[in-house]
Amino acid sequence: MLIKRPADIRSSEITDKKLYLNRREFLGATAATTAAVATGVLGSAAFAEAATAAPHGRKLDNVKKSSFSTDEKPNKWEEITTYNNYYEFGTDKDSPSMLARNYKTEPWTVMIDGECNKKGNMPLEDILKGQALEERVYRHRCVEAWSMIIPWVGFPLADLIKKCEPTSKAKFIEFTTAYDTKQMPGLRSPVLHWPYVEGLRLDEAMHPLTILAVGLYGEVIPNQDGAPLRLVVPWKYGFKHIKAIQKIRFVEKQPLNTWQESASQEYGFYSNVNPTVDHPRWSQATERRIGEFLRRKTLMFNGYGDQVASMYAGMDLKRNY
Ligand SMILES: Nc1nc2c(c(=O)[nH]1)N[C@H]1C(S)=C(S)[C@@H](COP(=O)(O)O)O[C@H]1N2
Ligand SMILES: [Mo]
Repeated sequence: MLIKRPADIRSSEITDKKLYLNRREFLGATAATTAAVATGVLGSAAFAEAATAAPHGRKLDNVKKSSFSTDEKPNKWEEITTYNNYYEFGTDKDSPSMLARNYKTEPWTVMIDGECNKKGNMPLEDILKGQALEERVYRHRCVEAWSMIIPWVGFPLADLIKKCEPTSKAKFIEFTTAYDTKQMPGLRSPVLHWPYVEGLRLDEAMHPLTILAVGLYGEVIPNQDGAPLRLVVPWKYGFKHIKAIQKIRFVEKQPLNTWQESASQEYGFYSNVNPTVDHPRWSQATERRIGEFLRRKTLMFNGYGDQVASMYAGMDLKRNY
């Protein structure tokens, strides 16, 4: 069976249009537009409900502001929680807002495995115990050439890595999303090989800009954005930002990430934001900031070049896309 990958559809014109409407129009228009774009296995669920912003969650305490934040204006809560990519909950931008609503993420444990001394199940409470949380307002650039500014709350991935005590053989880190066929209706679609896997080189993972997010706008992170634990690597395309992380493995060899496995000529391992290296089917030179009409120029390394470019010195970034 040949299924059109959502990447082929890119940002659906119909879905995008909703973001230009004001909220009241948006809510009124949703039923009709959802019906118009609802397709495939998730169609019936999408018909039954309408996209609405995530309910507000518990406030996170003692969140410090970070000097790594951009001073650009963050996107609205409504935008960040209704315009999502999370194929475990459907491939339309608004499906995760509808289909992830009741996803249960408590209790949560992360399985630590591979080249490290502290293997085993780590409950999320233990990971967060005594862990300082920061607000990081980051640029987010999806490979589909849209972008947002997102005020994450999280902590450096490096903090967790140190607790795991990686061995000298650990050169890469591999992340795996939960595979929960009862709760994730999107897994019924063969659109990707499940479970979703991503990876980083260990120096990228240890970089101070790389965080695990547990919050958004000072509150517990909504399900559609990757609750309860989600990777944020702001100089890389959005698909590296794996959601609902349930397994972390330290490995010697470069992991095969899901999107590379699905179309290696289009999606690489590095996936650094790079306006000079186009996707085979579209330009990466510009982007549309969600909520804006005019396109913006895309910045090298998504604007984080001063901090990260040295990690790729001497590498051919056209080959290592
Ligand atoms: N498990 C999982 N993680 C995922 C995805 C996904 O489909 N499944 N989509 C990725 C893509 S393509 C993007 S752009 C970001 C979107 O994050 P957001 O919805 O919070 O903006 O999540 C990434 N993480
Ligand atoms: Mo993306």
